[in-house]
Amino acid sequence: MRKMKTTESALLRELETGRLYLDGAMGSLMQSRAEEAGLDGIGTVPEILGITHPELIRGIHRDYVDAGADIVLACTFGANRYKLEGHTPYTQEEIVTAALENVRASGARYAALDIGPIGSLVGELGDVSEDEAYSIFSELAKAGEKAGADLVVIETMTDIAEARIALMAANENTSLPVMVSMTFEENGRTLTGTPPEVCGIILESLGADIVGTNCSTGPVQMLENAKKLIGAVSVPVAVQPNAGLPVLRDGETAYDVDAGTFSDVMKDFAAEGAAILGGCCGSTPEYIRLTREKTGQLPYRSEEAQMVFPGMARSSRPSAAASAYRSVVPGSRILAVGESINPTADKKLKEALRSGDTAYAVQLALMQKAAGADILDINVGVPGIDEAEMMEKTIRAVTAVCDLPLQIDSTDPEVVSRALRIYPGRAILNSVNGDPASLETILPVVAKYGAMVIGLTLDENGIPETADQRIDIARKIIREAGRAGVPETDILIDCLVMTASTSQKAAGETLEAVRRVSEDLGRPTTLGVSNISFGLPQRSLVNRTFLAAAFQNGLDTPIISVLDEEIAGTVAAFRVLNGEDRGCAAYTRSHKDTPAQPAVMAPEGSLDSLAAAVADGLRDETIDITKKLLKTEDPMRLVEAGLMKGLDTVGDQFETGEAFLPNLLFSAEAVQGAFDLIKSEMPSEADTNKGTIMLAAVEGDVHDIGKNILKVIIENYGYEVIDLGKDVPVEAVAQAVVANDIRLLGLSALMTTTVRSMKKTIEAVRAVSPETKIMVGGAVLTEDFAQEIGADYYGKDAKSGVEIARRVFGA
Ligand code: THG
Repeated sequence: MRKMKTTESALLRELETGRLYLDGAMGSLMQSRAEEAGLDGIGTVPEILGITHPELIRGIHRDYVDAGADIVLACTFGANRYKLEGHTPYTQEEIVTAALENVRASGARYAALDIGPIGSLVGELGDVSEDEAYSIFSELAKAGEKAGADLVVIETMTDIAEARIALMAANENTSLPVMVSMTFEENGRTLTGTPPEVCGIILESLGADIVGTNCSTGPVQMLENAKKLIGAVSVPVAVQPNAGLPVLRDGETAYDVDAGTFSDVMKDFAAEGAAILGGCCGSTPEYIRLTREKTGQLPYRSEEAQMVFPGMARSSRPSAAASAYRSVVPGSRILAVGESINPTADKKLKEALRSGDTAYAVQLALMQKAAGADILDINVGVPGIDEAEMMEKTIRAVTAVCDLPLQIDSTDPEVVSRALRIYPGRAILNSVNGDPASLETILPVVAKYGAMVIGLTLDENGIPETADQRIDIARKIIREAGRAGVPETDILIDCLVMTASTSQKAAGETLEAVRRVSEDLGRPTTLGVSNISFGLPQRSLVNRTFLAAAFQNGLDTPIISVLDEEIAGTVAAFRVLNGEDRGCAAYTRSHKDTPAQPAVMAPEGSLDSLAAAVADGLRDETIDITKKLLKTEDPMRLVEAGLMKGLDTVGDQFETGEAFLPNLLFSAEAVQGAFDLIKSEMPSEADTNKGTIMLAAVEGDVHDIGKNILKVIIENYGYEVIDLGKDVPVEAVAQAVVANDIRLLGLSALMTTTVRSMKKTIEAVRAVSPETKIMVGGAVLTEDFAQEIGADYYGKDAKSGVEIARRVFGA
């Protein structure tokens, strides 16, 4: 489907010259007005009210329009198949149609189809597959277009991978403009770890017409995140903060920032260049009215807005590549591209890829990261294998444990297309060249997914000898890319390294071409440096000598063997000479003590290597080491000094922002795998029931690894366990405790946000069963904290859980 151009969308055209206003919170107003109307509440699918009580919904929309909202979101936030199924007698189409009719009836200038998250983590770690998610979003988007929406608003997204899928679904199945709005935690990242500027890069390049941030925090806490988002994109940015943070007032949830304060802070967003202003949870028409009143006359999208990346123009999308966790800007500083995931000269990798095994590639990824790589080149081309399939598998395996941006090394359009579609970041594609056959097949794929791309200065006649001819091809690639919809700023140029042993003059031509691409074309340059030394002894010496010369001519992103310490040393040293390494800090540090060792380099088969494998989230590795260690180690020690230690490490990294939710989940999966193995080896005293213990991961917490481990261990010590599962509602725990006459309850919470519901659960249990002892555990808890929230015991690990059980039951 062809997408509506800016000139065809009145809304996008308006945004070129002036600010627009969105509405504010819907749910809380629906709740209060439903109560006023004598209804019982708004139910689990509040979207149904649009059909059963259209006047109620229209009334709220109308109040927002009267307050100055230009764009009103239809009540379709949760109207996806996953959430509707089995909960409503109405079809999705009926709900969406009614919702958009209600917006129209309110007189809103623009009606938006609202798409919220599916409601379960998407992908291999969640309950909904990526294909299913795509289909769920597609059918909702299609229904919205059919019902006459002017815009699709994908909002409150906490996972960039899910946001990408929703964006592709909306772009590929409708011709409507699409806005994607992300939710950031107070730590400045989404729930799954993506910072604002990285979200901006990924979403704009994938074709979002508007990006934004909404929910989670009040306006003050949102300001920094919004600034980073605004400074990283060229498209308009929407901001919709909550009315502060939720507080309890007279037993009801209220928000702590009033309309006056809210609208004052909204002036700052306007000054920073936000193009669309609105509100989220807790805001009311009054918030929007004051916001419009105070910002309506302020200059629009001021040019002074600070760009996140130095030297980047506001008018073009960022020249940045990104993983889901971090971004890099080719040309802004030297970026070392690790070449090692390439089977050409690596027999072991060739065999691993042939047998469909990704563990070795993952090991190479982690080793290269530890050795200082900034980007990883991924090449899995082995004759006779399904390269597309293997590329996808390798990307998934590597991104699961390594946060470096990837460079997809393949010239097969099918491989490239699949890789770019599933990569949850913004990749660099390696490569297109001047041959029409390459330009015609590769550029459309690059344009579709918005990747950065390397242009190789060769064509259908091969590699030209002179620098002049290579510059001509570079110009041609840039021109053709522009025609295909790939802006010049997304292109890197490779002037091609020939083997010095066969042509010594060639090195000079390559260096000259690098200098001219850099100076005359202003494009970042890359080179496969190791090519220079094929067939020569002491390759490393030739490589690093050439590398130093190439740097001097303007080489930006060398593709090198970072595992070669001397090559890595040349990079580090040149960064000093280049003035990039401020105060020579990195260089000095790298020569002070031994560099950080990746997990896979700890002594093989040791408890440390087990802990490291867990910390890195390597499931197969963890199971393998566990299998070996079980022959010699006490299982309990293996659990504590291996598995738990690894979980602690990644838990600490999570707290300091070095690791993210997916890392925790992968580590947890690794431990779970090992645990299934260990179970059979544990000392079993399970003949008599010493007592019954109830376990639950508290409401809001979907992470139950700690609880599951505790369960296995205490069962092995002869206690019976009633496992309530994860995300267990406060009242459900209290009821179950009473129904089963429980003496010891164990609660787990993994995240700071769920500690709050742990406190509530404790209060609820105390109210109905004061005799029950409560132990708590989880990554973010401490002894002090446990006391503060009223627990009887703090279990720092599974073993202490057993000790607590002994104390409570006296056995
Ligand atoms: N330009 C671009 N991409 C490229 C190349 C290029 N990709 C592939 C290649 N050339 C760059 N990558 C490699 C990868 C491995 C080797 C050389 C180039 C190689 N490795 C040796 C080995 O494994 O035995 C030596 C490694 C070492 O020194 O430790 O030869 O030109 N855009």
